[in-house]
Amino acid sequence: MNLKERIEKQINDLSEFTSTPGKGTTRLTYSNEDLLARNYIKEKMKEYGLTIREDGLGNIFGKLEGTLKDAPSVLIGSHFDSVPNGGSFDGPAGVIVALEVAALFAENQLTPKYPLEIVALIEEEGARFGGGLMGSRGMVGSLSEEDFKRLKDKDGVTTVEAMEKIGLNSSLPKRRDPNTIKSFLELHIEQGPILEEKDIPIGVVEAIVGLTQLEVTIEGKAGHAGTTPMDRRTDALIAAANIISQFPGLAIEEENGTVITTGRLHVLPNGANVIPNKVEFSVDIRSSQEEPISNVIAKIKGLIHSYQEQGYRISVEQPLYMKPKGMNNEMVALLKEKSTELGVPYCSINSGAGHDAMVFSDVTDVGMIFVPSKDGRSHCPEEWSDAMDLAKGVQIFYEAAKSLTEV
Ligand code: HGY
Ligand code: MN
Ligand code: MN
Ligand code: MN
Repeated sequence: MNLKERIEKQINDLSEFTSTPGKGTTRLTYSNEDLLARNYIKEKMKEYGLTIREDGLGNIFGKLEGTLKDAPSVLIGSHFDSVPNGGSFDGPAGVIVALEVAALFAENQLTPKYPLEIVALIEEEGARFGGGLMGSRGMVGSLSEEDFKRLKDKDGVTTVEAMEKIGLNSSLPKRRDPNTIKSFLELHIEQGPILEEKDIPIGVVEAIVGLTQLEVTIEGKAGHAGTTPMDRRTDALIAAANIISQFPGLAIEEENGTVITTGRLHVLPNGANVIPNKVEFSVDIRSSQEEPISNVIAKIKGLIHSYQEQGYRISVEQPLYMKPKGMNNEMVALLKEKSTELGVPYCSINSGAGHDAMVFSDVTDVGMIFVPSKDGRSHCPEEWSDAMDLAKGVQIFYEAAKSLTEV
């Protein structure tokens, strides 16, 4: 099999580990599907002669030791969890490309000065425990051990219970000494339309948007749908709907590519003839600048206050806040140089999606490249990228990794 075929096979193999076969990839963290994907990834790491370990969060590492003792690693990887009914490429494309770089080191019997370490990260999407970027935030310490242990899924299962159910040791260290990381490289699908429209196979990421997630809970008064006059209702869903319907206007007001999304909404008690007494919904806010995000949060809190005055009880949690991040200039230059040397066309691009790379950029030099997404789509079963482009990403990262590990 050639590189393109190997990549295609691995993308397909990993996409089999889903709890919604035929309806996209649903691979929640610490689920059985996680365990199947985990074992698959560890098999590949073993095949390429890497030393395998898992940390106290369940992140998977495959290390090729360098000649320098106790030297920091060049880390390459991405996440392997998914959104509900997502695609096969978001996350796994970056893990597989990283594994193929390790395969090239093994094939060419390269011994680097600095260690090469492949990482498969958990819970980047936050689909099970909320927030997101959990594996990388736990590693760099921006998600504390206490906060990690407090997290529960929608059935009230804690992270620790879920980890131990699939045989992971939650007592292992979670935070990693940043001095053990020399740099971090991540390949990811663009998840937008730009590279495809420009017909360019590689995007070198210069910056990643700032993002925050809010969890809003509105409580009103349950009642009979038939006997409660309209002027005597405290209908939690009407309040939620009125607040959420303001979001597009708030985003447009802020410009800077500001976007606001409510992707998750629960109505309780969820009966057709019962006035909803409780609504929980998510708010995902992103912008290339920090100020629009704080403006939007302030305006949403103003809307909430006006409903609190009408007798609603409303609470807001903020499980995630990430500032906009620039990638490391030297890493950007290195990735552009390697693309040019390989004759691969590239352009600079900014990311509207959040990535583990933005977390690692707080502690080390980070470089990131994108490959085109068909029709610019992602977070859906239609998500697709050309393995030919992923193969180009392998070549670029292989050359960059040889420089960074000083082969
Ligand atoms: O939501 C994001 O930007 C990423 O896919 N977690
Ligand atoms: Mn995603
Ligand atoms: Mn992703
Ligand atoms: Mn009745």
